[in-house]
Amino acid sequence: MTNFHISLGTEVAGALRDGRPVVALESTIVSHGLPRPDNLHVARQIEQAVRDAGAVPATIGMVAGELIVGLDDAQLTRLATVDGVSKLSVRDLAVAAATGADGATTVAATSAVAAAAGIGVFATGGLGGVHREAAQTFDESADLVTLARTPIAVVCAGVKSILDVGATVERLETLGVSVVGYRTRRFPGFYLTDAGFDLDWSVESPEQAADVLTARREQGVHRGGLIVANPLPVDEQLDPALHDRTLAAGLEMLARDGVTGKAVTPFLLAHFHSATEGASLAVNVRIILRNADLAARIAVAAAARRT
Ligand code: PSU
Ligand code: MN
Repeated sequence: MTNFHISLGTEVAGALRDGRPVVALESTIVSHGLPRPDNLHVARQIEQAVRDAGAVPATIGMVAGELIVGLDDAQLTRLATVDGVSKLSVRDLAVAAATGADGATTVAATSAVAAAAGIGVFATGGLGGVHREAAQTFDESADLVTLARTPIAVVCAGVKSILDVGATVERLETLGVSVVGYRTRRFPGFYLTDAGFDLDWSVESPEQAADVLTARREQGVHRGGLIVANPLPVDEQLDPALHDRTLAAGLEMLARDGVTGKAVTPFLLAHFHSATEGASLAVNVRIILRNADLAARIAVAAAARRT
């Protein structure tokens, strides 16, 4: 390989050049977060949801060391189906490129790469955060510290309920990451509509979220991330009792099997998908598709501001 610059997919390059709306998408949910074979189908559905709302999808990932913004279908298929795809956070990007790896980007890496490519809006399912037992393990996702310094709007359903949500909310405040609820003042808990924590702010429309982005740019004061927390409607969430049982069993398995570090999140998500016999998968897919739609509508509103 002769250079390591970010490669833009053709459609994404054209949209960015013309100032048309683009939404970044991560690939870790595809390779590590969702079970095969549904993962590839869902990855395509997410892109379609972005298109249906009028924006261009830019799924980000690494193929044989090439860092790509706007994977084509063959590249997406490869990351969804081959074994040995690495989970890449920001610190891994250059090492993985230099060693020619296949890799999927986390929220942290996707945010950083998207911002570097000039994309301002990103859709995902749930952020990483502070893990339970973090007081002993120090396991806190690099998603948080990266969002503290990356100018991007991330549409998500809060953080995964497998985490210590309260500690994560506190860390977001300390790190100076802006958080707004989308039509809610309660912080969502991914599978669950409400994680039990209040939010100071909400926005009521994609246009108002776009106004936040405009205000940040014009003020020039805050250069960190903006979380747009988009909860599932109550009647679409995972049954809370099933959720709590599944989580308790998953945490026990984690301790029994000695799973630590970056394997924790994929392990717990896989446990949820098998233990709930697909119910959590269906919820997970609904979350991502809703977030892709909202992110696209925010990107459309933001692009209209710039013209
Ligand atoms: N949320 C999901 N599925 C996922 C993830 C988040 O619903 O697969 C991934 C994201 O890529 C996120 C990562 O950035 O998990 C966090 O992992 P860790 O806790 O190791 O930082
Ligand atoms: Mn971790």
